[in-house]
Amino acid sequence: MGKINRFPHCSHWGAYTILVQDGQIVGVEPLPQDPAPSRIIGSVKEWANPERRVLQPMVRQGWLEKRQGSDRRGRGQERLVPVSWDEATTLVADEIRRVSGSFGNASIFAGSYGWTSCGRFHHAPSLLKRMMNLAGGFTGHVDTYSIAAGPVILRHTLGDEKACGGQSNTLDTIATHTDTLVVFGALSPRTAQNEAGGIGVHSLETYLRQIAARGTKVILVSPLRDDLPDWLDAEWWPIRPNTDTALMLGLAGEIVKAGRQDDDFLTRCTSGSDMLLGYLRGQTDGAVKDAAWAAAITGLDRDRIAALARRLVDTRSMLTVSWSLQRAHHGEQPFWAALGLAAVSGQIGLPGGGVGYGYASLGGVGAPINLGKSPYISQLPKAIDSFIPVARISDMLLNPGGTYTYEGETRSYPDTRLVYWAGGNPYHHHQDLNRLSEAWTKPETIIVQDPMFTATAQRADIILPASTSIERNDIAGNKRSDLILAMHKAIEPLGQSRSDFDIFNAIATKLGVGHAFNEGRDEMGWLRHMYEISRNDAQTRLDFAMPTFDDFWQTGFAACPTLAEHTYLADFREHPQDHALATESGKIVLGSETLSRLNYADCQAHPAWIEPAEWLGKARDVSEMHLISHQPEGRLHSQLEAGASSLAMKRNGREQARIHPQDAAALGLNDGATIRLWNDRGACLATALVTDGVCRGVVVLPTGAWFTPTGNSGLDISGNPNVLTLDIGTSQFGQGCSAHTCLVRIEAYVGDAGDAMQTYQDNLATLVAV
Ligand SMILES: Nc1nc2c(c(=O)[nH]1)N[C@H]1C(S)=C(S)[C@@H](COP(=O)(O)OP(=O)(O)OC[C@H]3O[C@@H](n4cnc5c(=O)[nH]c(N)nc54)[C@H](O)[C@@H]3O)O[C@H]1N2
Ligand SMILES: Nc1nc2c(c(=O)[nH]1)N[C@H]1C(S)=C(S)[C@@H](COP(=O)(O)OP(=O)(O)OC[C@H]3O[C@@H](n4cnc5c(=O)[nH]c(N)nc54)[C@H](O)[C@@H]3O)O[C@H]1N2
Ligand SMILES: [Mo]
Repeated sequence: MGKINRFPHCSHWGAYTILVQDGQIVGVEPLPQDPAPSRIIGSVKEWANPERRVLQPMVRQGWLEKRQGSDRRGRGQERLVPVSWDEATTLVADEIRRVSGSFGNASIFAGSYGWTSCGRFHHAPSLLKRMMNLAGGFTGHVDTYSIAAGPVILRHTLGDEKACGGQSNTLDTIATHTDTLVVFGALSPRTAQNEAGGIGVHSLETYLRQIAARGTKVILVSPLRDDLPDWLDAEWWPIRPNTDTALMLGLAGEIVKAGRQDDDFLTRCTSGSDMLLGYLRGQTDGAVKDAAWAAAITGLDRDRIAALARRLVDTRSMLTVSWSLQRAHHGEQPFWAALGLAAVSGQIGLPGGGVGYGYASLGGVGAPINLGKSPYISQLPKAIDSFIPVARISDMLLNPGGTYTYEGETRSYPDTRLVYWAGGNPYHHHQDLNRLSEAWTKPETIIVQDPMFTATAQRADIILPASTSIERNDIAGNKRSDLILAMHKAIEPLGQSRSDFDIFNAIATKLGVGHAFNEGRDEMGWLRHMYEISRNDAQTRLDFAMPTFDDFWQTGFAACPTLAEHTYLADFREHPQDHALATESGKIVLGSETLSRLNYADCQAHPAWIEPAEWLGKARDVSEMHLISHQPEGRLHSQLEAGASSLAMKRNGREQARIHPQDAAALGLNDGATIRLWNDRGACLATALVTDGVCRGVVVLPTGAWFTPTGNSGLDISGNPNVLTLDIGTSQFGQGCSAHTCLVRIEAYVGDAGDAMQTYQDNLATLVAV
């Protein structure tokens, strides 16, 4: 037995040391200073399991024979033929040239949304865009699946999206000053495990303990009780999904009815408040927005709503709104209504008061703010300006030339011929996967670059095997992280897989732009270069000394300059004229001239309750339930689906769907039973988890199971909720994804569906059989 070597490394779920002996991973140790390491680090060794990896470049047989003339319904069905790297990269370069020459670069979709690895250098989507900008450009995307409707409405009403990106009040101020904390959605260690680009210290629970110790009154407004740790002793308000806007407006209306609104704040710091107040008083639609009105829509208790309205003005109150609330039809509204409520309460800009978005949605939101510049690889200037709102991918593929609106502009979809996806898994992340499958037959060529044989990779024409982060050197860091972290190569690349940089560098070279792409640097040269930019910036701009690259690389981490004790909009509240916001009025917009002109029914001139396309208020009978497909506890999205921490969350080899005991009884379902969830869009199986911690009428099924459609009906047997979800934009204004707006039916499943993982593996085996 050889010596055990130790390699510092990092993933989106935190930093750790990988222990390697004789080329095998024999252990993983968390970063010592991390008080709450994620259990997902224990799954990392699954990356070294060749079973689910793409081990060599491959091309779909029909495409190899007929190229753009192939039968595109063969994707995911036809045999995949192994080819050499030289052949694969030549095919890719030729295809980019062909499409760009014949149709123009807007016909190449390289928006390639996805979380990929946390390494900032081998960051596949960035490298793809860098290469494509040198090759004449591409159609990209704006916003993210995480947040789209939210930032769009906040840019318009607060002037930027800082309040939703981790720059509202820091949690330390909430722990010190807040008397009443209303949590819309979650403050959950489940989601705070992760941070885009890595995280050093998981601090959420530290702050929540301080909030508990202070005796702050905490109210959890959510369909799921464990969206907040139970030791916080919160009051749980099991709200009907997608009705938070009504609760927020009812609270605000109750305050206005009692004449308790902060008129001074509204006058000095907001514009258009008369539009909002008129709506709350019922002047526009005859319905007074108050506790009774909100109770009827939300299913919550009217007296409690009225009492909370008083507390919001009588005590220092803070509203936190999870990102999940805006991943729903009309997702702009809860973000805007919360802003309206905080403004009416007069709490914005006071320590521990006001509103903030996305706390705990990612682990760095609410932590001290990183003032430094985190390392990144430049995507280079955009060669052409062509984009879609990220979640409109199926719409784009299905409607070339079709028009849509975004942020008040009318635009049209490009005619997509080539799709290149690197570092994302649309067969995980997109809504209505059966509709995506239809859209997926439209482009002439689809290239996927991923280490894993994902459902997306299986449905590609050309598959390029990337190595995972533990097979190469990289650097992690994030605008919300306290540390920059070293990611040392721990094991050799599996099979013929190559680093993302090497793959793109080879293609860029064949496209004749190799030097501009690599700038003459190799992997370590780039890491040093990227780190030095961050270090120099910290030194010159902030007088903050960071270690040399060599010291950093050896220690494994370097601290970033951070700002604690931050109160959002404190200066603005004091002197609004001197700190004008970048909005139409320079103030917080509660009634919008722009939206008034646009006259959209689905995003009006003031925050408003607008019924979503699907919600419990529209259920045809009691067996129609609202599906919440939240983030999975044991993995990041679809990544490491077969890792130990992911498997630990499954039962009978399937994802677990939570339902209330009374709903289970009404449907004749026992805990542990296999159930079928279905609607007009699709169907999947799951294992029932019967619990009174979920709101009646709601079923909660995590995302991320590897799509395994079977039989003629395409029943997904793994428990992937995106076969059920609704693929519509949040509104004409924001065009975000509406994942959390979805009605389903449930029944006991009789019959033998087979083992999901085994079936996935068997399907894969038929594709790669020689
Ligand atoms: N129903 C529903 N759907 C949702 C959501 C929801 O709440 N409900 N949430 C949405 C949200 S917020 C998000 S962010 C998306 C997430 O959607 P994605 O970001 O697409 O999900 P991941 O599974 O993280 O996909 C990352 C892919 O990158 C690959 N990868 C990992 N490392 C590397 C690498 O080094 N190189 C390359 N080339 N590839 C690599 C992984 O194998 C994986 O296939 O899902 C969205 N979908
Ligand atoms: N372990 C793990 N952590 C993750 C991720 C992961 O895949 N795994 N993904 C990361 C990513 S990319 C993102 S963007 C964030 C997302 O962070 P969030 O959006 O905060 O996460 P979700 O789990 O989708 O939703 C949080 C909770 O919101 C509640 N909720 C849903 N709809 C409603 C509603 O209409 N009203 C109310 N009041 N509550 C509602 C649900 O009960 C759900 O549990 O998570 C990140 N963290
Ligand atoms: Mo996300």
